[in-house]
Amino acid sequence: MAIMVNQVGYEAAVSYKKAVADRPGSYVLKNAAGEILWQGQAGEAVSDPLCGETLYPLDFGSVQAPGKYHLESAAGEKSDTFTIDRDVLAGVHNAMIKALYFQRCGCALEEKYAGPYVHAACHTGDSEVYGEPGHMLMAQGGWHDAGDYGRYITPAAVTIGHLLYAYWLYTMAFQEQLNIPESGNGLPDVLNECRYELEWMLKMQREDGGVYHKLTAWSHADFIMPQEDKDLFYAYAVSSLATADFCACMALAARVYRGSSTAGKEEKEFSLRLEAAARRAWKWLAENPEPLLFTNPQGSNTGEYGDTTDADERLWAAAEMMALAAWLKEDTREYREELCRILDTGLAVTDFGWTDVAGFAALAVLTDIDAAKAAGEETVQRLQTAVLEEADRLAALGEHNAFGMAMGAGDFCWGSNMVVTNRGILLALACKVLEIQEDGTAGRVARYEEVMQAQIDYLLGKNITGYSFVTGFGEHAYRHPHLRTTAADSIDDPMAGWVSGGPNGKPGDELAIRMIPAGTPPMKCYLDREECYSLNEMTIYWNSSAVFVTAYLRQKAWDREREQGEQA
Ligand code: 9MR
Ligand code: ZN
Repeated sequence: MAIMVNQVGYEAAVSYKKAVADRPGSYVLKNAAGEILWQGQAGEAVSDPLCGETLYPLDFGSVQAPGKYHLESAAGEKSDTFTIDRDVLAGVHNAMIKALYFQRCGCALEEKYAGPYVHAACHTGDSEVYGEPGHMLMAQGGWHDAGDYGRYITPAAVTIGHLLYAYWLYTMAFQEQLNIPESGNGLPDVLNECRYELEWMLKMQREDGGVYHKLTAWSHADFIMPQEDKDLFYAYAVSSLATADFCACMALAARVYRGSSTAGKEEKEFSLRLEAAARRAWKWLAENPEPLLFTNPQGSNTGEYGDTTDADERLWAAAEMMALAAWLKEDTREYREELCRILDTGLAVTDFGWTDVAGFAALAVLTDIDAAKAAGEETVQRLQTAVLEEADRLAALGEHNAFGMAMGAGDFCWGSNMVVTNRGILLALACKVLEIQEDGTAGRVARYEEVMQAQIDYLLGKNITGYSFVTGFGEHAYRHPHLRTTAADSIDDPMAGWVSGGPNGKPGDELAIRMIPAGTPPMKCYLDREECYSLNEMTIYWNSSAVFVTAYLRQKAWDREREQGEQA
């Protein structure tokens, strides 16, 4: 792929519109009728450390007219086609949320909502508490985590965290109905879909408040449809990781469902259940101050989601409990003390993945006035400084590669696409911090937003593989996710809207290890093969992280239009 573009498209009013080519020289931008709308020279050569190539940036930011376009070199090489339009991310944004519906477990997927991707109800049986034969748990429901049929608390909490914060901060980006069973019930569909997962999570809490780490079979199923998977599922040990993430997630959800402008009686009742569950989990955490981590029993190969510390999970729990208490005008001291105690250990507060959730604590404190008051001036300043410093570091990374993106060569791990989008979340939070600060920050916000855009451009095709990493979006979208339903149904195309894990500099599956020579530059370590679970699986949390960033960019475009309208 010689000319790499965001295959979905570019927001008309945003002047940051960039592509990358592998040759210097002059280029034109043509519409479908072959008319030239822009002509320009590629920029200076960049020796790119991420893909190991010498590349040339193209900047066609002056083009604002809506249309279908492609770029073309003087030698006649063409890029994939893309759109320039208002709200160009709407389709992919909504599809990435809707994709979660296809992961619903314990119910049938109906044609009305699922199109051809129907299946009968799956995993309807009770699960056994691991190590306690005969002790059964009724924990049906929730989303399959990824290409496998397991359901795990810590990634679930992170997914809900991404989505609820995105909804809370960028509500306008969540107005469209997604054609799910609850659509039209008066609640935004993102809240309807999240509720499906939250109801399952509630079932994973033990009476003493502790939360089972995960619900999976002993080993992953073959490539069969979920309703054919009759393996016994186990609820594995309670962990402090799961309990703290659960606590945070429930406290956050309690606030969002009750505080949403569309909340009715039913949401109020649901919110009270979430709140009670959060309090029980908090009590368990207080009574169990030592880390209770998780490792798979020997011989079991389902996901582990292990961790070496629970400090960041406990931090998030403290932050959300504090935010909830502040919102309810209750005493926040207990939570603040725990928050400060953990912050004093100096842990970073800038990530939003399942291993490190500390960034959510910063989100909780810095996006809510009551929570910020409860945290106190000093803590707020400390979090703001950490967020802005990280944003500057990320923006600086963008100066050192041809894609303008906040990635270094070492950042292409398993699920690198979430590193890409989680960095977008951090930049969005930094913009929020700057918004409430004094004047003179506009240039900095603009810079951060450019990097956020570069992250999304990469995801949608402006990368060395030439693939759009979201199924169904882009002329060359990847088509073979490691996803059991897709492998087992006899439908050619996968459902639209799944974010691939993406390039992985340290491939971890057999086929990838065999096919990718050692020393391959990290961005090139990718294959669109369903066997490659370390490169091309999908997960609920890779989607939700991307949704946060597209929500920001959509909302920001509208804000800008409104401001321009007011000025005119
Ligand atoms: O997303 C996880 C990735 O960060 C880890 O490196 C990898 C290996 O531990 O596991 C990934 O999580 C998988 C989980 O264990 C089971 N469901 C599928 C997940 C995506 O591959
Ligand atoms: Zn299922």
